[in-house]
Amino acid sequence: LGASKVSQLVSQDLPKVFMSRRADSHKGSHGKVTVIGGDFGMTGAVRLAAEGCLRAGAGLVTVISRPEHQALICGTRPELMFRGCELVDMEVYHKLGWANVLVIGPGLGVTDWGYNLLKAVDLAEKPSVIDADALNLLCQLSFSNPHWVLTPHPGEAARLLGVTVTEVEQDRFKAVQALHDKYGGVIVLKGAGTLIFDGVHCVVAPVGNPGLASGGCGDVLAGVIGALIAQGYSGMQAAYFGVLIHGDAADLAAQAGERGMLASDLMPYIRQLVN
Ligand code: NPW
Ligand code: AMP
Ligand code: MG
Repeated sequence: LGASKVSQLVSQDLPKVFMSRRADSHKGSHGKVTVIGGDFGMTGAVRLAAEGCLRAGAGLVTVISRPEHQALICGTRPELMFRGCELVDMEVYHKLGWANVLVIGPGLGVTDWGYNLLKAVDLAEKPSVIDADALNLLCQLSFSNPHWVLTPHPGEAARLLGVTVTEVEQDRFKAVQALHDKYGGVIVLKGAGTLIFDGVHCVVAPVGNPGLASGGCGDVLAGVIGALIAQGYSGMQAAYFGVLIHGDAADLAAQAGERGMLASDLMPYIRQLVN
């Protein structure tokens, strides 16, 4: 990583971070997030990201997904707002403009539907968390944006760099540097021993546990990072506090066992850790 400053994140860093909410605050004070994804067969991914976002303290969260998915997403989490999207029209642009922060990718798929939404996010020029299939689409495009936080797992990182997963895992520092060189912003290279890099500082986060190795856990992390940006943290701060909250929530959830732990099990602990 050349002259970059490398530091290690530890759980004790967390209690200093979260102040009490101001007594006169209101939902608008805590940020508005639009979470985009949930194509056919992957509705749960966007639902998990959006709930992670609410549980990490975002004031208002809207989901953009397929119109037919509204009941699935909001029926079990009525606090979520929803905008159905068949085609990217003015109403969709309005919901992107409304938000302080965008989170795109969980369950987005890699069809034209997802591609058009990612293009709209790029045009919106907002702080954004780019996860999952948005990364799989990004590797076919030339977008790069200093306001973005990219959250690839090693498989996504390999696609973004055009190398193998083995090459990513053999030298994760080299991979995170290469991702930053190519795409800019803040890079969160996930997996055991997550690395977070903004081009100057690299944070090593040996947090969490293999209970997180199950479908949906990364989707929750994307929502948590989005919520922290919405509440005023920089992309870099949101990335490392988000990874820490997610990892510590996983350790609390794993008290009941790593095997069989679900992404949804993180939610009450995320709430506990941001208070
Ligand atoms: P292998 O061969 O399995 O060992 P993909 P995805 C490789 C949504 N989801 N961690 C791995 O290698 C997501 O949001 C929906 C992870 C494989 O080749 C996305 O939109 C859910 N992977 C979409 O599904 C719950 C690693 O990467 C490839 C790795 C696809 O996302 C699940 C997997 O990546 C999911 O979140 C590592 N440490 N190392 C829902 N409930 O709706 C290597 N790999 O193909 O992008 O698949 O991550 O499941
Ligand atoms: P995803 O693959 O996108 O669902 O993301 C999985 C999430 O779980 C990421 O935040 C990973 O860093 C985390 N994770 C997966 N496996 C482990 C592990 N063995 N130890 C620690 N964290 C893990
Ligand atoms: Mg993922």
